[in-house]
Amino acid sequence: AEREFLLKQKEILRLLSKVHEPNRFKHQIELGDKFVAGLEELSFKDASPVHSLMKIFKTKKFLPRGEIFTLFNDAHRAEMIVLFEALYFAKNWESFLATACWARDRVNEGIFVYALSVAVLHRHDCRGIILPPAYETYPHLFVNSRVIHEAYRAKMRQQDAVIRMNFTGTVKNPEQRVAYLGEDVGMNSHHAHWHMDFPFWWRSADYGLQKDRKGELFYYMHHQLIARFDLERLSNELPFVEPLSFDDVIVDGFHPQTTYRVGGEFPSRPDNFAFQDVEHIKVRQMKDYVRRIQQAIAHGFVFSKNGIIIALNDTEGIDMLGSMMEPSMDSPHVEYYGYLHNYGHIMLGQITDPKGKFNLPPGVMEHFETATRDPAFFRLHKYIDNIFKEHKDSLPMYTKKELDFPNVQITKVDIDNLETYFENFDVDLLNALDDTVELDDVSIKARVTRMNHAPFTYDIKVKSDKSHTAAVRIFLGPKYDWFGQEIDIEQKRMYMIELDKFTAKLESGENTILRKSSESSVTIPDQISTKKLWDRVEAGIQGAATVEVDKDHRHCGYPDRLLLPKGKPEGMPFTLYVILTDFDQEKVNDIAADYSYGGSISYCGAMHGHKYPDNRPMGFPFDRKIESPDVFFTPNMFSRDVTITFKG
Ligand code: CUO
Repeated sequence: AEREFLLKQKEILRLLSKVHEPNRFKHQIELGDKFVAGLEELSFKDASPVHSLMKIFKTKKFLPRGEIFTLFNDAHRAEMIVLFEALYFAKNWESFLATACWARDRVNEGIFVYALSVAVLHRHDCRGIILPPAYETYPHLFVNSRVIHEAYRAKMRQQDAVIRMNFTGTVKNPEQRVAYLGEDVGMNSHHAHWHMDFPFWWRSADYGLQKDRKGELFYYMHHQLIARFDLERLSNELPFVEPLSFDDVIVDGFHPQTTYRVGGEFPSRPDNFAFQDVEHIKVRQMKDYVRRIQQAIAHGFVFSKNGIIIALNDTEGIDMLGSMMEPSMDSPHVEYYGYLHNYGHIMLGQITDPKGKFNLPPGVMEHFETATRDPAFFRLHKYIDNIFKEHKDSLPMYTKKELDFPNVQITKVDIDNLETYFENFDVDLLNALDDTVELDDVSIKARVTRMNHAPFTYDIKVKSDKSHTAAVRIFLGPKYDWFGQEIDIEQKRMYMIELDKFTAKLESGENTILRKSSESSVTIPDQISTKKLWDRVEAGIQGAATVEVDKDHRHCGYPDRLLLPKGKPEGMPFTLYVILTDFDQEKVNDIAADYSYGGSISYCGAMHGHKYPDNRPMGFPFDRKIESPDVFFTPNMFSRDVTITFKG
């Protein structure tokens, strides 16, 4: 069984290697040809996408190879969905593989990589298959133009090279101080994978797979991205990020200095640029969406498409609001509440060529792989987050009963020194370069600077009356704001970052809970490089090594390295919060493994039809208003100051 799995893994690696070069592997070429000739022998749960696929392909309507694919473009997305469905509905591995082989050499590369990746992440027979890191599959979206140019030079000279990549811009641009976060290759991979696990175009009923609390995850994961960005800003003497507004100019421009493989440079935006109507999307229309959503929040209900009124002012309201604002296919009335978030991405992406006069390629905001590079990403999402906040603030505050865990008390929390530092990381550029000239591959890497932290452990002492299963939530919040003023809890809760969430067994009396930073439910470790993956698979197939297969492997998860904000060289104070609640009161099922399912549930939820393991709102207990700390803090909560020191 292991060998069979490794052979599958190998096929996927082949499919995704050098996608710009068609016809690389003989047996995959044969399979692709067979797909056309032998469609009757293959089997699909739903064959109609396959027929549409062939039809569009024969009429040459497909986005040509080499053209830039963006998921935000309706026509591109429609084609991608046809291919995705053909792959997803293939009844067995053979039919799936033949379809993929056919598409790899014929369909637009961007469409192919995206559709195949989402299919691999969702097919049962692909569970445990590891996709190569996105920054190695299509490095152009992750490294800048200068690196690409130098990489070509190195290849022409047939010399190995390690090319140092700097962050975009200069010190004259204060925003560059936090570029290490927005441009982090792991952070961008996380964001791209999150959107592959929770595609806004996902049709749950048709695909037979419901994504539990998808709208709420959309809210919460992005809320956390902004809070984390804000703590990095604070660590670098920058004020919290300001929400943007459709009426004001966007003060800070952005010059990505990144290039598409074909199709030119990513467009840049000068300082003080205003929102413009773009083709099909008017600024006025965006304001209408906002007004209607805010009205729904104020009224506490939404209008659905068929005229039914649905309550919004309860714990589940946030899930619906998320689906309305993104919007996903679950939006109750997409014509009325509109496309606020997705259109925001498009408007920012096309802001310098709104009428398409200059035929500029899509902006960084039009790909999930590149969006966070632009500081306007965080400004758009803060704007949206503030609307979510209006809803959360309209809900009743948590009662003592909801907050308390009777007869359970945290007596002490110890933690190791918290230290962060920068390190080098090499991105393999093998896939970035064209093979038009007959030259051998040489080893070419981009060396980026990335943040990391020393591993640490929490040591939590708890007194309990009897045995319990406790849900443990750990958050970190800022202590002082940009002006050096201590922040009160009602303000602070918006900047609280989740560090971990897990369950722990308590016995009567004194208990010690030890938890390592590496175990965090927020993060995943570094992705394994394509090369290592190849070597491992080959060794496994040849029987030279045993390869452990993790069927629950997740690609979605914040990079472990970025768990802590940077802090300051002289040490920067933060506040750590630990909250224990009774897991038996909040668990949704008895699948014990669910709480650690895939290891990164906090921002990425559970996968493959599993339920999110607890029924508390995400971000509990900081998601709702806090009137006064005296009422809020119960003995099952503990807060203490911690210091994060940046070691350079
Ligand atoms: Cu993730 Cu706007 O949703 O980028």
